[in-house]
Formats: sequence, structure tokens, C-alpha cells
Amino acid sequence: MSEDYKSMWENLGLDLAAHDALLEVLGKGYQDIYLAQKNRPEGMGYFDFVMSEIHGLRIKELMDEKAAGRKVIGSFCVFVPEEIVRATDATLVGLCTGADFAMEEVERLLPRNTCSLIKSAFGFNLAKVCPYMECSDMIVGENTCDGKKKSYEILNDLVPNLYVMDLPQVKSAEGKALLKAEYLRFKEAVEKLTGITIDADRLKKGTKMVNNKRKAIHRLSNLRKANPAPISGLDALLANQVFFYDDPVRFTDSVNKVCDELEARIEKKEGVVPKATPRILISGCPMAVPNWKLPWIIETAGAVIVGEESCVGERGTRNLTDDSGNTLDELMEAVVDRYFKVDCAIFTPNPDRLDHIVEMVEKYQADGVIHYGLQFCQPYLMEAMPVEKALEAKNIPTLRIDTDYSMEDVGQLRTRVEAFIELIK
Ligand code: BJ8
Repeated sequence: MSEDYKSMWENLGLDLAAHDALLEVLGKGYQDIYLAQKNRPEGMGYFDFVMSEIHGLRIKELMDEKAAGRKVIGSFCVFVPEEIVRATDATLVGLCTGADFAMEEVERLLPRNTCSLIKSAFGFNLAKVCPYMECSDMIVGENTCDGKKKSYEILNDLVPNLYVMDLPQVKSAEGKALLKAEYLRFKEAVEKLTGITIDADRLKKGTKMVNNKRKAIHRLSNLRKANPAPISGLDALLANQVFFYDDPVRFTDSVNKVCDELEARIEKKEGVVPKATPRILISGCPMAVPNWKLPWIIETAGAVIVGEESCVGERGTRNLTDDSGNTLDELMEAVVDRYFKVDCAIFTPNPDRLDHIVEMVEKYQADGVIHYGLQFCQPYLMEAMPVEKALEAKNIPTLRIDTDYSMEDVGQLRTRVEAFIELIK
């Protein structure tokens, strides 16, 4: 990394020694997991570059945007409407972190039995290693699961700019009214932060930009239906992860370029793996960068992942926002409609999620489902049991994995995943 970045990180208040250690682990993990794959589409070179510069060039771009008067908003959840943020020319970045860091310090603030995702966000903050968090002008928390909800009370003492959004837990008319009220409140907060008033034209433009990213991901997902699979699950996951960080227009173009290449592969009946390779659908908790443990185990055990029923995946990108409205009210209503369909396990009851899993199994011709739950994540671990039962009643083989971010259980997970793959072969 260049000296320029060092001074940029220093100015952001990062702990350079800890940050160097993080980049080293990240680089090594990427090398071993991503670059060791064979037969990758050439277009993934762009994503390799993005990952190599995820704390470098991308942060420099955000700092340049800030210098030009634009704002950066950090978020932990796909319920934060990017359309509203983009309508003010601000940038939304994902802060969900996918690695353990400074766990001893974290466990002084949070109970040990908190899910890895929440602990990770705290670890990155306490250790001062996340430039995205440090450069955010506003950090948005949301009242989703109890863990996140209560942890924001503590995070509020650690960051100067936390904004907490309330969210419904029931898909009722009252729930929808709450979501609408909260999105209107969020719109006002973003307007105040940026000094820009959102009108219909701005919201339409922001909506189209975000829809284009989603359409590119839909195109990629669609191509994964082919057998043999044209791209690994790891690479497709990476595109879904970069969705939360990259410049939206450049991201859309880069995903479309990969898709052009995949179409040519499919035309020639070529795949990233042979046709007989067992096809897996992953379902459950989100996998934030650099949480690649389970997909890596699955794909090095002889299977290929063909879809992610996850917020870093289809749950996060499934629906477009209707951009046909002409008034601000119509366009805001469309934003509310779109997000109210997200079938996160914090909702009760949550039957849509099960329907979507079954639908995805059929659509992507999956041979089995691996349900991924983070330890101590009540919503997804609780939902895993009925999901498993319902899938098995439909003769869809299912494996339930509960894990965290440590590498201690890799051997044990590998044994279970290999046995499952043998079973569905
Ligand atoms: S919309 S899935 S991104 S809340 S893993 S912190 S649920 S204890 S991440 Fe999520 Fe929004 Fe829902 Fe999606 Fe809690 Fe579970 Fe931890 Fe989780």
C-alpha cells in the first residue's frame, strides 16, 4: 500500500499497526480462498482488484467525495434504503464485518454469547481498523434482532454519529405504517445531513441507480441456473459482498461484464465445475466480507453453490423498487413497498422465507440446502428448525450448520459437509 494511503488512514484515526495486521490476514485469506480457485471468469479480475484496494483506493474515492461536499453513510442492514441516500448524492456503504477482531475488548462491552456479526462490528470499531466506519458521516443502526437493538445502545457511546431506525417485526398494516414513518424520518435526517432536499426527480434517479445494481445481480443469479454452473459460489458471493461497497455504476458494469463472459461459457456448455457436481443452496445469516469460511469448505469438498438465500444474496436484492411514480409520495410509497417484502427472520411469522427457499431450490436446480446460522443468532437458529423440517417433508436434503467466525471448527464442519455432499450425490 502506498504512503498516501498510510497518511489517509492516519488522518482517519486508524491504528496503523492493527490495521496492517488485518490487511495481512485479509490478503492471505483471499490468496488461499479466492486466488486458489481454478477456471475463474476473467471478469473476476476486477473484483480481485476491488478487494486488494478495499481499504485503499475505495476509501480514497470516498474521501474525495467528502472533500467535494458529499456525505458517506454507513449501514449494518439491508433495510436501510439506499434509494433515499443516493437521492442526495450521498454514498451508502455496508459496515457489517465478517471477521473476529479485538475480541477481548469486545467481550468487555458485550456478552460473550453475542453473534459474531455484532461482535465483529464492535471489534473493528474498538481496534480502529475500519476506514468505512471512520469515514462515515452517519452510521445507521436498526431495531432488528435483540442483539443489534441492544448493542446500538452501547455503540452510541463509541461513535459520535449513530442514527437508529425503528423497524416493524410483523407484516401487518400497522407494521407497514411504522416502516413508512421511519423511512420518512430517515429521509429528513439524510436531507439535514446533506443539506439537499429530496424531490421526485432525485428519488427517481436514486431508485434507478440502485435498481440497476440489483438488475445486474439478477442477471448473474439467472446465469447460475445453468448446469454446469458457470461461476463458483465463492465468486458470486464476492460480487454480492462488493455490492455494498463499490461505486454503483462501476459495480453494475463490472457485474454485467462477468455476465457476458458467463453467457459465452453457457453457450459453449462450459462450466466452472463438471456437470455432475452437486449443487447447493445456502440459506440463513448474511456473510459479510471476509466471512468465506463455509462457502470455501463446501466448494473445496466437491460441491458448487448455486444461490444464497441471504441478505448478502437474494434476500437483499430480490425485489426492484418501482420507479414509475411521478410524485415524491408515489416514489416513497414504492420504496416502502419494496423493503416491506424483505423476509428477514426478525419478522414473526415469516412464511415467505420458507416459500422463497423452496422456490430457489427449484429455480437453481439445487440438490440440497445448507442452512447457515451464526451461533447465538436467535432469529435464524430458531427458524432453521422449521425450515429443515419443511424442506425434508418436500424431500429436499438439508444440513443445518451453526458456526461463528473462528477457524476452530473447520475440520468438524468439513467432515459434516463432505458427508452431506456424499449423501446428495
Ligand atoms: S434484514 S438478516 S441484514 S437484520 S446474525 S445481527 S439477525 S443475531 S444480520 Fe440482518 Fe438486516 Fe435481517 Fe438482513 Fe442479529 Fe442474527 Fe446477528 Fe444478524
